[in-house]
Amino acid sequence: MLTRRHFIKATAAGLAGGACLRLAPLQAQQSEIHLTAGTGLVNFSADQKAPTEVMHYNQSVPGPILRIPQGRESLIRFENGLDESSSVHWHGLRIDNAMDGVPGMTQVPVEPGESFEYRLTPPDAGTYWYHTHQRSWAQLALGLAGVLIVEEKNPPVVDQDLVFAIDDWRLDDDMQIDRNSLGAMHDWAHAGRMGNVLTVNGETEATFRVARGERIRLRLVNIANARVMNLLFNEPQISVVAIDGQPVEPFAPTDGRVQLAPGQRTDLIIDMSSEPGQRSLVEVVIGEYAYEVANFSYRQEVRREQALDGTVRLEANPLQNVQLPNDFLEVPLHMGGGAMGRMRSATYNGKEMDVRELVKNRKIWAINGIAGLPEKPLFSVRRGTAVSLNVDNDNSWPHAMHLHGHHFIYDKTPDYWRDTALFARGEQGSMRFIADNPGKWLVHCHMVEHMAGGMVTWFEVT
Ligand SMILES: [Cu+2]
Repeated sequence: MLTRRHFIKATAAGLAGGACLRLAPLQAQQSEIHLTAGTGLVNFSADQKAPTEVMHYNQSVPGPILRIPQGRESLIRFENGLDESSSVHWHGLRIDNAMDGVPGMTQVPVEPGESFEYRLTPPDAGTYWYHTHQRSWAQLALGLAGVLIVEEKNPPVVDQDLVFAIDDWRLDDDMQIDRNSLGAMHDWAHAGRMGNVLTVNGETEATFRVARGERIRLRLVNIANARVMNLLFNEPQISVVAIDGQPVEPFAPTDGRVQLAPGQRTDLIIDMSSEPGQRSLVEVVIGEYAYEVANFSYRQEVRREQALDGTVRLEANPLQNVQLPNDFLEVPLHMGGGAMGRMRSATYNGKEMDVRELVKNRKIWAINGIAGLPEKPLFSVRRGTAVSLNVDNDNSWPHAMHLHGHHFIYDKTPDYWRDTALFARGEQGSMRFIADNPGKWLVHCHMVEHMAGGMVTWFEVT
């Protein structure tokens, strides 16, 4: 039997209903933003008995919604109030390599008490997010993520522009993050760290107040460590207008279902069509069950008797003008390892190791036989080269492959650009793009335990 409060039986028992946390207020477009990482306490619901200790940005979990303009520079001053080093990665933004936020590759780690100025001039508008890229298997699980919106110059006309950041927490009976299992190799070798409590915008039962006839934009972002979210909407008039920040030709999701792998985003336009006073649920489907994670609560007042006419189309980004050629530099990308896999050995730190020795070094995944960041890049090309990463997901698990600094065409969905693609177990497919952003860029699985366990490499554009 499904109840809203039962997610995974053992530990959801401590959860009670009623939402209290409010989204951090939308930050108006501003040219200088302060973002401070720290530790503190939050409640995921109004009647939570004891607050949960988290890592946060600006006292908020998720962090504040940052809104920055398209094509103009924004300065974001990051201050590290943690007692460990950190950094901020701007997921999906095609920005200067020095601002990409990867410690050891694009910058030195930001040490406790220190700060770093990120200067972002995003060419593309849309829905993005930011998160730690230092020990992210721990810092992301503890809360260091937030939504980043690059404002369109001509946004579509909607009644509400809503954000829906979905996260997955592993909490104990006292509603504290289960820290003993952070870094557990069992998770790293399997599907990654799965939680037992889902939140939307930091609430276990997020409520969005709407009115019949309203047209809303809903920006979905999966900020979980590893869980693929299969969302089920019970609204009939939905259209997908952007994926991973990039506008798409609008289409209706099949049966109201939208899948988001970790790191992925989808923008929806919904014409609210239920009756006044009704609650329309948003659920996450896991196996045979659906779990309520949010709801649209209809006011008594009706906004419009008839839904607005016309399909909403977002203005094209500069990326949409890019044409892929017919010829590519073909780069094989073999993904091996994990539990129930066939990997027997891999190279780590330049040394061939069997799986037992790899596990001692906390490595269990490999790309092209190399576990963890190799000294030499996967490939090095001149700016403007067309590249086809030919992925062979040769193991027993799905993986959400993410490219830094570039969007690509994933061969299963050739009609739109993405920055993160979910490869099913055993799947073979390609990620094609123009390597047009100079610098050193990561390619990795966004199930962050897989990245930490070795599923990460890099390429260079000169
Ligand atoms: Cu993975």
